[in-house]
Amino acid sequence: TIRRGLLAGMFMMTAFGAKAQNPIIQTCFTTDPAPMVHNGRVYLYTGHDEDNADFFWMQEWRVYSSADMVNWTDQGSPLAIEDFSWGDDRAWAPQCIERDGKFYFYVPLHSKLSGTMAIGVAVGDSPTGPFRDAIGKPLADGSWDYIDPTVFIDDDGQAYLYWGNPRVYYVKLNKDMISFDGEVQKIDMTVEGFGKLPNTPLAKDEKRGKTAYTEGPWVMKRNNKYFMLYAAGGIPEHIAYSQADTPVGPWKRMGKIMPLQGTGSFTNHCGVTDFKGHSYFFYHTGWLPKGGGFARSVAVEEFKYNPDGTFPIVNATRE
Ligand code: FUB
Repeated sequence: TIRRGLLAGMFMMTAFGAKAQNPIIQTCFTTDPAPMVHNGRVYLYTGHDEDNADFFWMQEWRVYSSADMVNWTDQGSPLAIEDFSWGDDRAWAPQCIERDGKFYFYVPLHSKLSGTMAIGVAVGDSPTGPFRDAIGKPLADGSWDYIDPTVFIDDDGQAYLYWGNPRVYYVKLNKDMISFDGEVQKIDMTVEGFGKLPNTPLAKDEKRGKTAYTEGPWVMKRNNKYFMLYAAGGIPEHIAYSQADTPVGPWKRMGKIMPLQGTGSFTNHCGVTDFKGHSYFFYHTGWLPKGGGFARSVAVEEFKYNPDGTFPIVNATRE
């Protein structure tokens, strides 16, 4: 159990209640957590569900930070739909990464150009922004599949961007982090790689494919193994993961990390980081008052990797 602090307000620099419980952000609804460690702080990039929403009509992304995983500072909203001239709503799952002193903030949003979802990239000089649309147009546009970007820089300096629902796309990024090196590739979505979709109504959708992978990829490397964590199982979602020896596969399905267990949200979405010698698994729930599937809130669990480097089961707790 981690000791956590309640977030106390938009401009509050410290929080209170060091034994407060999940969810860690309690001043507004937050979703789709993506942690990033920089200069001794963990920065947490999230979406923001609106009050009384009937869908994911989200308008902005938010950032929180902490030096101790107890006290969280609300860094506000340094990036919103209005910062993309070509977007109009659905400020979905973000991720930010640093390269050469610049911060690249990858986001999915609804494109006015295509009428479908698209991937955008913003850039800033600090982890809390301000951020601006880096290229003034989508990085990738024209498909409802184009959501939930995750970005990763390998030890050799090659950056990769992955995204997608219900299949995973990837592309190599140039060193500028805002253009592609080559064509967008589709990952081979095999049952061996990503598990079998349970026999739910979703499984009858032929366009969807037959693997359990649903959305929300999170790609990372540890001990020379590549891991892709993701929301799986259709609706409702659990978190599962696959492993590979290269950043582009072939992927092997490893198992569940966070099973279905009454998180109060039919989606789940994870982000993982090590911070000051501990490992943390961020996810979202519907646990705030008036919470639910369209009113989610970010929670976190500390965990330890198995001795062989694989992920353990991480249960959602209110502690
Ligand atoms: O927050 C909107 C969508 O819900 C995200 O893009 C998905 O990962 C799911 O969490």
